[in-house]
Amino acid sequence: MNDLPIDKDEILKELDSIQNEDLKYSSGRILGSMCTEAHPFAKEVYTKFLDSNLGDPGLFKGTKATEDKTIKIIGKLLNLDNAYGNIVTGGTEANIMAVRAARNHARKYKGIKNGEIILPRSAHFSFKKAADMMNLKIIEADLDENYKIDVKSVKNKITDNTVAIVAIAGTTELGLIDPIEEISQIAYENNIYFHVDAAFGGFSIPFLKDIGYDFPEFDFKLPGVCSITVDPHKMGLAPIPAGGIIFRKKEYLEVMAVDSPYLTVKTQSTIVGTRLGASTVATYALLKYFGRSGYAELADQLMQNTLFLKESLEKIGYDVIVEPELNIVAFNHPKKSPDELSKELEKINGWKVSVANCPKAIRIVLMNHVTKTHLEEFLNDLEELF
Ligand code: 0PR
Repeated sequence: MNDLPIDKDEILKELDSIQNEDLKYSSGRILGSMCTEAHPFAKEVYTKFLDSNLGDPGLFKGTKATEDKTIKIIGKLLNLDNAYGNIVTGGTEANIMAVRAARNHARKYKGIKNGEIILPRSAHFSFKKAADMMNLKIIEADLDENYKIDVKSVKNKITDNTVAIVAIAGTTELGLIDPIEEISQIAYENNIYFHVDAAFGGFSIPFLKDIGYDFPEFDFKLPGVCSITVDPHKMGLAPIPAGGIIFRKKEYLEVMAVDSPYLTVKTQSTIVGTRLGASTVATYALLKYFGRSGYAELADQLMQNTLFLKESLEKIGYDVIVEPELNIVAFNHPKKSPDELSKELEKINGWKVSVANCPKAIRIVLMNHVTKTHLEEFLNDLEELF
């Protein structure tokens, strides 16, 4: 650390050069990210609420009431009239909270000590962190030939120690929606906690349904669904870190509440203590600003870009792995490995694609910062590399 203060301008100059090393979403080169540039209005609101701390809600009553309102609005979007939950630190904290609620609920009401959690192989790695922290054994459910959770496999893997089943609406690698209705039925019949990870899909499926897209049921309309992760900082254009966790019942928050005696509110259920109010209020502002129709328009545009990319890839001769259900396209070169192609893409024009693991393929997430013009440039390069 320097002994004497340094002039602001000098520091800002250094920060500019630091920022120059970061990629910018606006370059269109970031093709494997579920995050995007936050909406300018969200940035404005975020700065306004930068000091608010939801960790001590009695001090920030307005911000806390706005978190509750935001949860109710998102809950309604997911067909739940009276939602409970929090805007948290990304999908990771949301998933950890869901797993913790399930584990504690099963411990309290069923006396399960050595719990198991049934997950598809396609589940995000945040569940590995959650299972590790909660001391739960992961039981991996098989995927079917379409890379979705195999319903029979889930059924077969239920034991007396199962504390939760997880399915995904918008898988990280392929953007696919698991057969959630069937799993919900199984969970309901067996009285097992069912969590849906819609971190990615939760902020687009309801809006796309509004304008006529056909999707299976995935939300609280299904009686077996106990909680849903839905991240405003992915498809919602909210600033990082805005993850969302919505619970059907208050008791799921209560079973994991710890005493926080010297705070203004006497219990806390989130993993994080001191936590931002800024991203929460920014989410609230965006929900109002866009409305259902605004978000529908956005999601529709991204689906059109997805279709354009998929069809153009096929025209060149690339193999598209699955029919996209949301705005992710995964594909392969008929001969080159995805790692090889990904390196060539980076070299030719700085493209940052990501490589999916199951199956091995180049994976493109069509977020708001990837325009049609970027896609045309990308396709030109892919044609050259074919
Ligand atoms: N659930 C699903 C289905 C996800 O895809 C992700 C993250 C999470 C939960 C966890 O969310 P947080 O990262 O908010 O905690 N999916 C992306 C991924 O791991 C996150 C990401 C975003 C990765 C931007 C890279 C990137 O540049 O691929």
